[in-house]
Amino acid sequence: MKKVLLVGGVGAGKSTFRQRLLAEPIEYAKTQALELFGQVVDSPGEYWEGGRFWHALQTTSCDVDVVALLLDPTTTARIPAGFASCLSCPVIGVVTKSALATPRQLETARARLSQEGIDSVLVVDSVSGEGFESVREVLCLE
Ligand SMILES: Nc1nc2c(ncn2[C@@H]2O[C@H](COP(=O)(O)OP(=O)(O)O)[C@@H](O)[C@H]2O)c(=O)[nH]1
Ligand SMILES: [Mg+2]
Repeated sequence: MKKVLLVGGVGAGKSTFRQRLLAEPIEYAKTQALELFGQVVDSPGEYWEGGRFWHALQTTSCDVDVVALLLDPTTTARIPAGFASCLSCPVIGVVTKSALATPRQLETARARLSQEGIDSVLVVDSVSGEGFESVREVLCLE
């Protein structure tokens, strides 16, 4: 499996996505630091939102095969302009919480990722597991 760094705002669904990906029990746990779980690096949303720890994400991206930007389609949190071009590996978009979003919200989330040059976009619901066949393909998971 490819090594993946999960980034995105607080509550975007990074840790739940990681639990589903690794077939772990889905349970809420606050992410306090960059943490490695097998081939998955989870990160606190504050690293993404505050900007203060941006360098930590950037440095970590040198050590992975792909960065996944997770986006909650039911919110309108900003994506920092041009962030993907600051990273040294490919970036994919993951729209989470598909079961909670309207078709329009899902379309808007895709469009926002596309505006940032992220055209490889997966739409998932980590609680139900919807969309994870494609995740497994993209991340070369058996
Ligand atoms: N229905 C649904 N809820 C989700 C999904 N992803 C995350 N959540 C919920 O959103 C909240 C925040 O998720 P979490 O994974 O901790 O976000 P993080 O801060 O990005 O790690 C939790 O209550 C999750 O149960 C999803 O795909 N579908
Ligand atoms: Mg988390």
